[in-house]
Amino acid sequence: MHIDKHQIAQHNQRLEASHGRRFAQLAEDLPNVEKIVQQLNDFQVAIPSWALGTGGTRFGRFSGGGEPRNLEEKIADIGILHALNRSSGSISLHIPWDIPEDYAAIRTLAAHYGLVFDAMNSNTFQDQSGQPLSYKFGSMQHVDRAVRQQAIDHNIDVIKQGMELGSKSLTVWLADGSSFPGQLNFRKAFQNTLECLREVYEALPDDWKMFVEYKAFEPNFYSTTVGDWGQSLLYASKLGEKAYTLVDLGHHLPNANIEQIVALLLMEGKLGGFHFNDSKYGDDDLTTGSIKPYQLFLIFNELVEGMDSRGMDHTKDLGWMIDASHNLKDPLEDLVQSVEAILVAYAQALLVDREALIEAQASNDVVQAQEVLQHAFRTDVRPLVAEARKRAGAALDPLALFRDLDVRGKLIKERGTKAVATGL
Ligand code: RM4
Ligand code: MN
Ligand code: MN
Repeated sequence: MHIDKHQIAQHNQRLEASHGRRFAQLAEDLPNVEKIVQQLNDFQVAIPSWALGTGGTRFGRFSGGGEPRNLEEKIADIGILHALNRSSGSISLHIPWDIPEDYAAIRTLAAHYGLVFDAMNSNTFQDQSGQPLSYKFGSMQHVDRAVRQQAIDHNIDVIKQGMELGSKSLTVWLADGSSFPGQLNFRKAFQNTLECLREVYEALPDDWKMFVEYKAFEPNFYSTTVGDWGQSLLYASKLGEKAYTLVDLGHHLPNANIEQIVALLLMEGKLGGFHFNDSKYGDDDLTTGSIKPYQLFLIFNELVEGMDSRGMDHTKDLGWMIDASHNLKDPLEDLVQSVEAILVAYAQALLVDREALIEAQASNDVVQAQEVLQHAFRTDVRPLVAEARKRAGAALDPLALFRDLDVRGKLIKERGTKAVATGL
């Protein structure tokens, strides 16, 4: 299955008149419209290799068919997505779910679709067949040095694989923690973990970053050894300048003020990357922006403000990735929606009248501060995002084109109804 330029051009032609009208109307009120469209055009979100299959819960998994059966097919799927939106130009691999057999061939294949390799992800939260020691009671926190060494070796191996692919970062997410009081000595668990992370950090090439991802709970339910942004920041600060905190939107306790977390991490120069998704309870794997689009906007508002205040490049200085794999939607449609929601929130954040907001804050004008933010949030910026896509050679309405071309039907024909992707 391949989407060619001709199909995109035909689709865009059909929608051009109505799009042109809506874009022109919006552009009239925006003096910096060209800059915003360019910023949207430049923004790329990485796609995780585990999001191309239908996710499951511990109660079951309902595959929709036509799922990618190997890494090559996962890359092809992201190629489809990128052809539709030109905003999904990189892939993030989880090892050992997706170990390339031939690095050069995989690199060439990715390049064929205009894709590069984003952060590498290690996995010490599952036991693999043939693995000598078990992670049942943790990996880097483990009481047994041999288990810890196995986790270190795995992470170093993942770095080496990433170097073959041109990746520049390692994301470490640990499931380590405890489910019962008394099970762990918290201080020893922290120190063991830090010691292991240090050894992995030592193996990091100079131009790489290490992202320490935190998560409040699951699979452990009493304590998590990297449980919140404070703990992650502690590890990252002790490790050194190549180590950063990674924020996954689904990894907080309900009502956490994620935008404030983001602002402070940015202030400290320690925000490294982002995993987008949405949730009601926790790590729910829901489509980004499906439940709390206002929160997503508020987060982007802090991201833009914080990055600008440090002179950071929005596209390159933070790692942007989607991390969700739900069990109901077509995974590609889900990703189209997620990327769109991210770009919409980013565009809205770019629209915020910074001067007016600063003025409102300085005079304690709480009402006006809300007005400024909500004016941007309530602006329908979809024509800006669509215009950016059009200029990049992508589809004005990626979801409509995906359906019109019956992409999933064709993938099912190619791969069968029983094809199931590796991953969660
Ligand atoms: C975790 C975490 C990690 C991801 C795994 C699959 O909850 O979000 O980033 O690699 O799930
Ligand atoms: Mn994550
Ligand atoms: Mn997660």
